[in-house]
Amino acid sequence: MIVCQLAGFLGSGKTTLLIRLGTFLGNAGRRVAIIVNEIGEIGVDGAVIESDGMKSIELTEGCICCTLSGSLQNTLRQIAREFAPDIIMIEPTGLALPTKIKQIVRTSMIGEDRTFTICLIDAFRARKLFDEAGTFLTRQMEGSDIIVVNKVDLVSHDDKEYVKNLVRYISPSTPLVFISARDGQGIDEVVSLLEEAL
Ligand SMILES: Nc1nc2c(ncn2[C@@H]2O[C@H](COP(=O)(O)OP(=O)(O)O)[C@@H](O)[C@H]2O)c(=O)[nH]1
Ligand SMILES: [Mg+2]
Repeated sequence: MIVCQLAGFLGSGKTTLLIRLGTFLGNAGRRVAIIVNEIGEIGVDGAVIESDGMKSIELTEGCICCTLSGSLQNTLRQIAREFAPDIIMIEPTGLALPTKIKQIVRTSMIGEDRTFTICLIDAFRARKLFDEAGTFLTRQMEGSDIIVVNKVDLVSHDDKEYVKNLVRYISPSTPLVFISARDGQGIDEVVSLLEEAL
């Protein structure tokens, strides 16, 4: 079993990617559990059909990296015990730091410290986000195993190059993938990196 988290700002496309990855892995015969920490956002309910191999849980009463860290641990333990998934995917709020979630997973003692962190960056808003919250974004990227730049369907080639240079400057060696979670381009690359970790 592996625990995969999706870091990234509100609106960067975490839920959209989560549903795509979950469905893909589910169709490939993996048992997938999804934990979403939405606080007044659009959840996965209805979008993810619970089937034999897929389970989704929403934690909505606070942030899983602070007030709800105990609930996250209990949820992880319960899922591991009762559902025995191949992969647990976690979508924290946009302000969570990957290192904090990793620590919570590690101390939940589910016998599993293999985590995989995807950091999602919104290509469309990248310039603005780096200007306004560069330090925070840098910290989100630092704790990640892959950096995924989303919404490439909305940006020009020059914008893509801009984001690429910026990411490479901050994080020179982390694998970097460009995708559109909406139309599906690049998803196969994310899946193969994830499958390598499974
Ligand atoms: N054009 C485009 N829109 C996207 C893409 N991925 C997500 N979105 C849209 O961006 C918005 C926020 O996506 P969501 O998955 O809820 O982001 P979250 O807040 O990070 O979970 C929604 O309206 C999505 O439909 C993409 O690749 N391209
Ligand atoms: Mg979301």
